[in-house]
Amino acid sequence: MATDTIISLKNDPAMRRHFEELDEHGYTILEDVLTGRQIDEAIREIAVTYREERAAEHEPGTLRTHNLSARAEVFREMLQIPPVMACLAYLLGDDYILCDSGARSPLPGMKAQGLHRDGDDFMPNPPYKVHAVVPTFAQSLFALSEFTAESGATRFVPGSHNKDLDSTKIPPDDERRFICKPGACLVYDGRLLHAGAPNTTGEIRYAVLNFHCRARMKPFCDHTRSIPRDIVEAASPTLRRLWGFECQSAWEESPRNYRIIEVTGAKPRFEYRGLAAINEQEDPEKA
Ligand SMILES: O=C(O)CCC(=O)C(=O)O
Repeated sequence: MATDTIISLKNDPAMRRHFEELDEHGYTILEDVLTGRQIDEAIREIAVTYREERAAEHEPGTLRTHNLSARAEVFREMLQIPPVMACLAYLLGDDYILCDSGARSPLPGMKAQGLHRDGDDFMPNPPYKVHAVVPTFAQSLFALSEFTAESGATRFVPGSHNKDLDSTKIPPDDERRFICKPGACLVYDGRLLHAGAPNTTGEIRYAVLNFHCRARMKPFCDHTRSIPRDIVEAASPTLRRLWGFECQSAWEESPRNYRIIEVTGAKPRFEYRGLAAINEQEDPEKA
């Protein structure tokens, strides 16, 4: 996805409402961001992963798969949907990266999760430069099934993203639900209090949770080692950035020999060789 598209969306008046909602309420909803083909493919591919070993081990009562973007192309498409990316860039900066791409399905009979925040300790908004500092994590949660009060539509507390609240003392009336059709996306500030809800239907609820963070944070999944190299090389520059190849921690293999995982566009987050590396890029003959 061209950075230009994201920049133009950031200035698009139609997106302003979403950015204002993210600031004021800590979440926004984008309807119809997935096509019918993407919904069907994503459900089919997730169902395949749920037959792998240990799919129920992370959270009893649910099936979960992580590292989805190493699996099928449809999951890589879901990371590059321009309006969703514009919301995430608004929250986390243009260089944000993927923390973890997962599927979560509460099985029939699954109970409610407790209200919680994602990814980091709570930090209120600072008095200035809010978007340079917080949030550190943000979620884009895609509904693949119909999200209803019965099927386990996500619960959340509007405005809780910048308030130091006791998650065990939230009056039920302060909660809202992500009731939506398949294909909608709930983007939220990681500080927003939210939770999975009970599934009282006889059906599995399908959703993809694409969790992101600022480039300076440590992602849950080290995508630089989790995505097969042929997929990395066939991917767009945006995906390689999202997977963290442009903000790698270098290792010193031998004295003054600093290494990173070499793929197209790879960059270290700190250039130990300083000017020598810049000169070498400008004029490889000098190397
Ligand atoms: O699946 C959902 O509706 C939300 C799940 C969630 O918040 C979590 O697993 O942290």
